Amino acid sequence: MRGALWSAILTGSFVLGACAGGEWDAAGTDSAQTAQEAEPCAGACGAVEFNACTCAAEDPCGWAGDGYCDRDCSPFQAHQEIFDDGEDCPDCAVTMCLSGAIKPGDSGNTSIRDFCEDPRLPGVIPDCRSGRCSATFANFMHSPRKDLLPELIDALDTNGDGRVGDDDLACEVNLVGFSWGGVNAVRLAREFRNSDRVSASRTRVHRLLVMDAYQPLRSGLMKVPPNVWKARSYRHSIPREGACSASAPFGPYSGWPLLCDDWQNCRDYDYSLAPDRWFDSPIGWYRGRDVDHCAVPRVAHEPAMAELHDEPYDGPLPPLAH
Ligand SMILES: [Ca+2]
Ligand SMILES: [Ca+2]
Repeated sequence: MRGALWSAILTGSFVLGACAGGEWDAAGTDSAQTAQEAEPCAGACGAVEFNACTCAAEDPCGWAGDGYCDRDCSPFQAHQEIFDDGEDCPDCAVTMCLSGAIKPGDSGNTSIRDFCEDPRLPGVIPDCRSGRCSATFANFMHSPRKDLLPELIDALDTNGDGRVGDDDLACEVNLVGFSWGGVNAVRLAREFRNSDRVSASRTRVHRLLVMDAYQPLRSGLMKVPPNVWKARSYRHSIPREGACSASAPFGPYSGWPLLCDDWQNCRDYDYSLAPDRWFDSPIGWYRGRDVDHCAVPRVAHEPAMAELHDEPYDGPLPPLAH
């Protein structure tokens, strides 16, 4: 529908305005008004390109209320007013949390559970497979495709036909994972994209948040699939002496880097790169050098929560790894 609309605009005599230098000029310029090819935002509307002009509060492209959620305008909200797309964007979200390996009571696993039990987390899918429900999914040695994907699909299949398609309520999808679960969260995002039970129009993972993602038996390469709209990794790369995972099998653990293409909305934060900086957590402050595997979900608690709500975080953040 959007393509047809823009075809009409671009081939017709509409002059909706012009955009120069990234700023919307509602009145347009003389040259823009007279140019045959006058296009809103210099053609960026027709190209469905999200930038400061196309996302401006004046809605130069007419994208508000057009049946498509223009979530990709959200990053510009930190710098300017953007148009209100509330009519198109779903108010529904599901969040699936994957814990680390082995013991639910381990320090790191209790920290990721604290994060996932935070009432600010939208639509947490409970893991009730064992008869008792938890905010985090046990996934150690589980198959993302066979064991986790059906649970995610079930949560999104609001009309109960066994598939995720356009007849279901449009819900945003958030995946959160710590340690073993961080690696599995990335794998689950890929399985979601490839599943024949998910329509191509519904394969987007809106936010993928991983905390010190690590599995000793895999390659260390963690490529973010292209259906992920926003990916964030919080990790440490230099194990400290006496680290919580020092005596664990194949320990100590440190987080794998997140591998993304340049066009992806992706950040990989490494606390080890700021050894003397102090970071806040729900249980107190950590220096970068003291952040170990189990502490990552604590220092990442508030930054990750801000990312889940597409809000800026004004506290200290570690440097980006690359
Ligand atoms: Ca829209
Ligand atoms: Ca369905």
